Amino acid sequence: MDNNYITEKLGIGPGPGGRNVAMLALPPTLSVTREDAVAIVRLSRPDKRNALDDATVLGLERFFATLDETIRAVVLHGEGAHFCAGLDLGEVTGEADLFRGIQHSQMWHRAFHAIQFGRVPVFAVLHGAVVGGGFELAAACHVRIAESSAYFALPEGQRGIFLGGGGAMRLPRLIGVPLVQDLMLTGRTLSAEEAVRARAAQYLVEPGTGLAKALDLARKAASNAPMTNFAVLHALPHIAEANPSSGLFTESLMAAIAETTPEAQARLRAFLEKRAAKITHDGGG
Ligand code: 1HE
Repeated sequence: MDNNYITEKLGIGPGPGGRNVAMLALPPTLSVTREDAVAIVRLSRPDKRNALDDATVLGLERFFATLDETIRAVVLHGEGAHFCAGLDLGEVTGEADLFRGIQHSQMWHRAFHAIQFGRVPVFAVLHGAVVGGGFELAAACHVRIAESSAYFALPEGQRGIFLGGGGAMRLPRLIGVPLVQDLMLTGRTLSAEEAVRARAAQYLVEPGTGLAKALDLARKAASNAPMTNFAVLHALPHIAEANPSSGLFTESLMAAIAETTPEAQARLRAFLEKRAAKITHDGGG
């Protein structure tokens, strides 16, 4: 296991079992360990159901914006019985201040942008409550693995507030405007199964198995050519939102950039010379 990332970048030492567990540069509500090229970020505020206070949101931004180049995928999960209870409601109580409210939401935008449009794919493990800002956080990740205990909700209406972490932009793209409206108007929950059917998550797994599943998937992603992962994270969303002719042209440019990299050439030769693994089908899921 390579511990250089956290010790050099963030100035901390290894924790129990050779894993890095403390983060001097991050708040105590976030902890990070590393499994080879995969960093595992844990929301570590179980007494408050991993509600996101400002320090945690800023910590997420800092972590994803300063990711060491030897990290090639991230797994995000929550400590305790829930993934995340959303915005720490204490952060928006007190003296009403319109300008501060805008800046607060924009702080969330920066943090979640750093996740969605960072350098590496992010795999979220969802269990228990995935609500409000927790659902918004999950939506900023690239692959969502729901344990069957997970439930999804947007209780902003009950609290008298609105989405503020990019959910109004990301969630309709994920599950459609009508379902977002339904969830926000009624305050109802979606079960993990319903969430997978609604495309809020891509995988449904047994309780307690989400982290292992996410690690397995993250390791696969980490072994891809970095240029392909870059294209998947940055070019694909642009192409999907572009008008068809601009999208197709951008795709051609990205395809040519990717296939002319030395790494692509080496990987293509390896397959043709029967040195690379074939596709295997293990039943999926
Ligand atoms: C919190 C929060 C929070 C828990 N902010 N403190 N999010 C919500 O509206 C969800 C609110 N939370 C809940 O409905 C429940 O806490 C749960 C269903 C998630 C979990 O229930 P439970 O019984 O396991 O825990 P609990 O007893 O309700 O909470 C434990 C403690 O966490 C308690 O504090 P304590 O000091 O009494 O121990 C709770 O007050 C605290 N806690 N959730 C602050 N969210 C960018 S805009 C995003 C907009 C939103 O995210 S809106 C959705 C907000």
